[in-house]
Amino acid sequence: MPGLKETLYEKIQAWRPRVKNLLEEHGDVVVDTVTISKLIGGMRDLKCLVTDISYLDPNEGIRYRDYTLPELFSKLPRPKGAEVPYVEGVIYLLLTGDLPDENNISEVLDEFKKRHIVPNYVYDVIDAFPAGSHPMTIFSTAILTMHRESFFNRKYLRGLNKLDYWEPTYEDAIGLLAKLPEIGAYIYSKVYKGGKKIFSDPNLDMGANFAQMMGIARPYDDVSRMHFILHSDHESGNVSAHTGHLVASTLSDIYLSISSMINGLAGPLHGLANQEVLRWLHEIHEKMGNKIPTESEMKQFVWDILNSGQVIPGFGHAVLRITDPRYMIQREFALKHMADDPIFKYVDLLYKIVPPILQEQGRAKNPWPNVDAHSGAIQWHYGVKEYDFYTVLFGIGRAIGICANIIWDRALGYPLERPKSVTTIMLEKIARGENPGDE
Ligand code: NMX
Ligand code: MLT
Repeated sequence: MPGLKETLYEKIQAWRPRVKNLLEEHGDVVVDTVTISKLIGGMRDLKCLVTDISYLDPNEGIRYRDYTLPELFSKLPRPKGAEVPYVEGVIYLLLTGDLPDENNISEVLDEFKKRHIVPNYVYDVIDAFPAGSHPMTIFSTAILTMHRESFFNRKYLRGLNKLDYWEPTYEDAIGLLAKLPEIGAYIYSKVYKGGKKIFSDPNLDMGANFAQMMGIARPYDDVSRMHFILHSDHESGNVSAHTGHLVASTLSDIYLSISSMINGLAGPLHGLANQEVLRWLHEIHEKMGNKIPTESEMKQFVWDILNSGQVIPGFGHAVLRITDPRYMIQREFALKHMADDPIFKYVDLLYKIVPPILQEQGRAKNPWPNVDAHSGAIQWHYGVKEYDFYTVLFGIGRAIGICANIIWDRALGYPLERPKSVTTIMLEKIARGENPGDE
């Protein structure tokens, strides 16, 4: 049976002629048009990136390699006794496009087992951070520090054929993904628990091993699997994926690229919204003297936020026009395992009252909750109450999809990304039908 890397190479060889044909035979076919509102409006909806790893349909949600999340949760193999599939299965799927069987999963598990040991200097760097540093800053730096390990860089310096770029990138990517849960768990321990190192058990799958390193009993293994799977990819235009792709397009290695994407994820309009949801809920909790607000009190809190010109964290989306399926999967888990949790009761209340308020306000194009409206409440329930850590968990998951994208970008020879900018004066001329004078 061919291994993961061999299977990946077969897929790459089969895919290359398709991209070559598109470029050579159909390179001038128009896909989308660039309007002034797209240029000024953050390129919303502009079709200008390519990825086969996942696709986001506004009215359906994300598909990983053409499978919806509910399909994957039912089809992917799961560890004995677990409710949620192996994260390793999603890694195999995103890389190869094939649903894995138990043998394929074992192979990914073995690959990770060989590569999970984090160099000692990474722990030293984490230890050296000043108190009060945000866990995302520490996470990004810890990843960046490992730049010196890159196979890609070593091979590139020796002279590497373009067609082979993907291979050392694959080695770097698998090595990094195997280490991220260990790095994340140590950052948690260092920042909040006095820095005691909890040893990993490389015989466990990613979710169970992470739960073990966090020192949290079942079903936190399933919570971790669910969290990493749900966050692993969201097509290419979101800020973290786009940043990873952009930086990697310069042939920066995986460590430089993933560290950069983590910095994009750390903004409150992107991944950090998950911590913002919990921060906001706790503010309300304190204001209410620890009592769950009534529906009308909660409505007032929501209106107060909107009227003060702030956004409601965890609601809205740049692409989705429905409740995020990633939210629904977490909601179903919460209804089953923690329906009486007080924080879940807040989340549940917001689920009911925020969308009609956003609709009434009439600004947000999508009034429905996204993935970040729910994830923090589940972490809180299982004892991870330090909410500024939550985006690190998002980052561990997201690295999976971005690594798969970068490997494929290199395999298919996608070039340096370098769009062209114009000036406001040029846009004004274009608006008047005049020649902008840039050609
Ligand atoms: N609360 C209040 N106002 C909102 C919200 C919200 N949750 N969502 C959108 N709006 C506003 C938005 O600020 C904009 O206002 P203005 O006209 O004054 O500029 C207007 O509605 C139109 O924005 P949209 O076109 O609907 O959204 P856009 O594509 O620009 O932004 C988000 C998408 C996700 C940045 C936005 O919905 C938001 O800020 N949500 C809250 C933060 C959040 O949950 N982010 C996490 C997204 C998921 N993730 O993991 O990254
Ligand atoms: C994501 O998971 O990256 C977010 O939902 C943001 C996005 O897709 O724009």
